[in-house]
Amino acid sequence: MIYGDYDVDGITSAAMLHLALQRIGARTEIYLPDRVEEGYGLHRSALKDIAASGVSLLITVDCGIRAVSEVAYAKDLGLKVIVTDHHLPGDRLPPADLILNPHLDGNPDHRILAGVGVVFLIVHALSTYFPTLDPDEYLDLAALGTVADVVPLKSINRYLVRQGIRQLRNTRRQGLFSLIQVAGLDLGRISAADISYQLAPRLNAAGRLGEARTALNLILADETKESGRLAQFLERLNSRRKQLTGLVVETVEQNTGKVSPDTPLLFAVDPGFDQGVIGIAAGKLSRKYHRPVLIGQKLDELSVFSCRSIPEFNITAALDTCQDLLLDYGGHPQAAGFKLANRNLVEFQERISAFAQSELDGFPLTPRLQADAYARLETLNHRLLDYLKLLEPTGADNPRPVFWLERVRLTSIRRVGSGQNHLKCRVVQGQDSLEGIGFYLGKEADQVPDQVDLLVEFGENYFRGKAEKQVVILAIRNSSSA
Ligand SMILES: [Mn+2]
Repeated sequence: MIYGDYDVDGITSAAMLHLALQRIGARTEIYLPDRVEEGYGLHRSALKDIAASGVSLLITVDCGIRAVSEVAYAKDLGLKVIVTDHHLPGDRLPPADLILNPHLDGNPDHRILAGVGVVFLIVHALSTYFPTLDPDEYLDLAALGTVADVVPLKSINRYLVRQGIRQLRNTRRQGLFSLIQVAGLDLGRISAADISYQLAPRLNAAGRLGEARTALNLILADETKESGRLAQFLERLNSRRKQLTGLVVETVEQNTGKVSPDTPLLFAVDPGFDQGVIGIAAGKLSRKYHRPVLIGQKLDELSVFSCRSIPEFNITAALDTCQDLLLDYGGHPQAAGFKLANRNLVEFQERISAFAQSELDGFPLTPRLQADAYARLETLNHRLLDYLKLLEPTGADNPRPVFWLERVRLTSIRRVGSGQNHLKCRVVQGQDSLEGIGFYLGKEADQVPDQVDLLVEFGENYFRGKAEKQVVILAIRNSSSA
């Protein structure tokens, strides 16, 4: 039994190990915990069912390194246990028969691996004993899980993603082919950004809405009709996920009114908020308003929260100061989750807000973007494009370069996209001009000053098979205000 997780890393890890072990003649099954019913990691009731079904060996992927008592329980049930994980071990290790975790041993460069990267190295090692096993066949899954888990795209991860994307562009996995088609992406040009913004959200939508198995089945599907059906179903789940996220974001914005500079922390809790999406909503609001955001779903007795923060504010340290009120909490400086009895909601909000007020005193709570280089429009040419391609795959820890354009004019300004959310225009400087698109900048279309400074990314847009140079506008400001 392969025990995975409901996110893309956990799902691709499980799929990869399952396919590789089957290739060498093992009989395997996959267990994915339910996000809402069970939550992340190993659970006793699941382990009990697994043992009762006659399984002899349990292999965890993307989880288990901190499940000390659960692994002990699995051992008591008579299971052999192999823990494979990329998460940081705690003070005590689980009493497994074998543990494979890059934090414990081996090459320190491997500590940045995602769960699926750890599985890839295991498959790679197995292939030396089983020549029918070709690890390269699984690179596409490694790329998906690695990008989706937002681990640094450096050293070994850069290799896995670069090679994996090449593999994905020629995928022979029917399910991934259908997913890419339904998402309207160009298979031959899939990029790491497409994984982050298009494929991973769709696969993750399944787990968020209690259907993680659908994403797994899609990856494993080898029949056209079935994979088409699953891809369509996933598309609907993703629309639902977007709708639920939008609802949370709008409600929070309405309730907090216009977010004023002296509200250092956004806090909202509601029975109507869906646990599966409160984390994404908190992330969106935190980026938009540049402040810590805590959003919760209120259940009968308790509320379940997800929070996202900014570099200036360690949210887990903030939760430490309210430890006496929390039932369960954990996370990183920038993202955390916790549970709290409803009778303590008011006191908690007062205390954490007061803490944020004093900690963030003096910090400007406005979103900031940083340019990597100053550029003139004429230098954004094909030669530069070729250099930029060498930096791919870009993403976590290897972001796309941001260019600062000074004193340009925007012409042919119009709003495009569903809901007229985006801004399309021509960017003009002297004799030179380029197409420009500003995602979610539609609202600025009516009030663009004559001369503006822009922060942009530079790339190509493919439309009906033709490539055109374009800048993606990240921010606009009046040149005279600079
Ligand atoms: Mn992971």
